[in-house]
Amino acid sequence: MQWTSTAVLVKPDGLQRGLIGEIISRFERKGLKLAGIKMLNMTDEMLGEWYAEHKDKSFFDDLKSFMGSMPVVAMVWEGIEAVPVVRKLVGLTLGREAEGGSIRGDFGMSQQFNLIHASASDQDAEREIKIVFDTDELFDYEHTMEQLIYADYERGSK
Ligand code: 3AN
Repeated sequence: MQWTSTAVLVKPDGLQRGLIGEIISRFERKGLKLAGIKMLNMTDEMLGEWYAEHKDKSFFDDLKSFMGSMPVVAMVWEGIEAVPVVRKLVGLTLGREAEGGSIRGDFGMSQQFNLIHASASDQDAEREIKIVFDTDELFDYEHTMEQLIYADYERGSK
């Protein structure tokens, strides 16, 4: 059981669909801890780095121009095994196949317009957080609900 951080982006379609509050609320209610949040326009350079694994894919240029076309809302969420927990709440890439109850399953139909990005691994999370956040934009504070969200033996791993 490891305490980890994960990066989330509400994409331009999530912003236009008015889902920012809904998405934040789902992570809050789950018991995750918000460590950072900001709205920004991602530059082509940032997006090239962010989506480096897709650079040879046919949709790479479309994806970058879509993601750069409007502001996104970036967040860092923390918790025990936060990366897989958030991926599960987000759901499968293709909205039409994503499980009901997940964000994409409840709100999306598309593959490209899938509302939200969430880090796929701890390594990706570390890299992605650095692309968007400066260290002074990330906050370490006492999350008083933690004693109710995790048992002592689980929090011991923090
Ligand atoms: P996920 O966001 O679930 O980790 P990835 O890493 O496979 O999915 O894809 C990154 C992003 O690229 C997706 N969120 C989606 O917006 C876009 N994407 C993936 N596959 C396609 C595709 N075939 N056509 C257009 N866009 C795609």
